[in-house]
Amino acid sequence: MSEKPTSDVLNRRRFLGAAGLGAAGLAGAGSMLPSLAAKASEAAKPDPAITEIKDWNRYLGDGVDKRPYGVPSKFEKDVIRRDVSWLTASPESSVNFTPLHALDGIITPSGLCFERHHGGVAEIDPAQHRLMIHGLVDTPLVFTMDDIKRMPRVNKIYFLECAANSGMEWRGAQLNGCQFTHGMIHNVMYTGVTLKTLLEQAGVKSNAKWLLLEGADSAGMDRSLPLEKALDDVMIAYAMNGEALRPENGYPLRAVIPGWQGNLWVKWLRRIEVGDMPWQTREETSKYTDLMPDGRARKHTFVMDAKSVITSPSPQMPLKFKGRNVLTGIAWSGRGTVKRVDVSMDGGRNWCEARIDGPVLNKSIVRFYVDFDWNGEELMLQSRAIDETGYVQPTKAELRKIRGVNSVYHNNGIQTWLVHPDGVTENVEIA
Ligand SMILES: Nc1nc2c(c(=O)[nH]1)N[C@H]1C(S)=C(S)[C@@H](COP(=O)(O)O)O[C@H]1N2
Ligand SMILES: [Mo]
Repeated sequence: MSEKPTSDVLNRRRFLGAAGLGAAGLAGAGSMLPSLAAKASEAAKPDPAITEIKDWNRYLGDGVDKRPYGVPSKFEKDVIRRDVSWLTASPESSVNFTPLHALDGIITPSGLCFERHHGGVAEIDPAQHRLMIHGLVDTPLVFTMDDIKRMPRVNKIYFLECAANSGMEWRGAQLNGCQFTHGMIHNVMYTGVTLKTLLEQAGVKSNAKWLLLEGADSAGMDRSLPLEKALDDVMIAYAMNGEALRPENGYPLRAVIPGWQGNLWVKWLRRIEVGDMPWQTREETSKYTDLMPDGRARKHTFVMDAKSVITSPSPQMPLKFKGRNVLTGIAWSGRGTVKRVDVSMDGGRNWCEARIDGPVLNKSIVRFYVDFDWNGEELMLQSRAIDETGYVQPTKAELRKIRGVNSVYHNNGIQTWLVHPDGVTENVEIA
């Protein structure tokens, strides 16, 4: 903001009537536009939000006995996971999406983490749950939850992105909202043990190269994992954001495979088999492979490459005010930390460096901002992430040059939001 608001402007605006200008209006006072100024001078009667005493100010509120487990304010009732009914045949083998547009910071609240299940949510009694490790090991082992909780603990914040995130956008802009185009991602703090700790107890044989991870859900979902990754940074977690995993996210135990596609993060984990080659399960052959333009399919494309999205403005968060506005978004990379995020307001012609605020962690979401003035001109908003390896998030055209349009998975192309002069924002692609 260039100029400071005059006290005259501030005084008049403090008593604004029905103009509905909250903190955002005040923040924009420095670059106040004639249209807003006109409303201010019209406001003959004082603002009842200031002059009237409200019920919440007059009467006792609920006591501490009313909320044994807290939930958000009723005024936040629209900030929820949503699904797209036509995407899948049944809600048990389906996905819902994180409301990214309404969130801030880097941690996804547990109740808003997107869910992806192949056979619904397994409701597991932890006392009845076991994790077995067998195969190419010296001593096959079976752990109870209590056994696992007596081992040395680690805490880490990681993003989980489904490989199919943005998968509906390969052939062009389709879904109107970053919740739907990018909402198959969450970022939480996990508590658990390293897989290395468990494998050391079993004693891995020298010819071992791969592991099979299997879930206890009705889908019995299983995936092969290279031993090298398992010994590097894989965790077996029983808590997220400081409390037990939610049932939908794998209670009581899940695999955490940092930076790699969500499908490998086996939930309701019950079995780890040690072997010397991949098992070629359904999820790594008929699914989660990348069909190339020449008809061949890439297998074991584990890493989620650098990606970013502007979460506001976005189709579910249109621009409401002229003058000062906050643009915000998230960026992440499966190859390490995000080094920089650039933002363009003109469809990729000019770029400025966004301000990253909050923790910058390995294989975690980072939060970025651009504080900008808007005069009602059309905007074509884009963001691009650059990670610590120097990798730059590609445009969709660059991606398609290599990948074609047969793919479902690993679409990390740059997203464009078109902001119309009335603030309405939509998902578009630049030819
Ligand atoms: N046992 C089991 N694990 C599973 C799945 C499943 O259906 N069953 N879905 C996988 C997929 S495809 C993804 S993207 C992530 C989703 O994790 P979330 O539901 O915590 O977001 O879990 C993975 N682990
Ligand atoms: Mo997934």
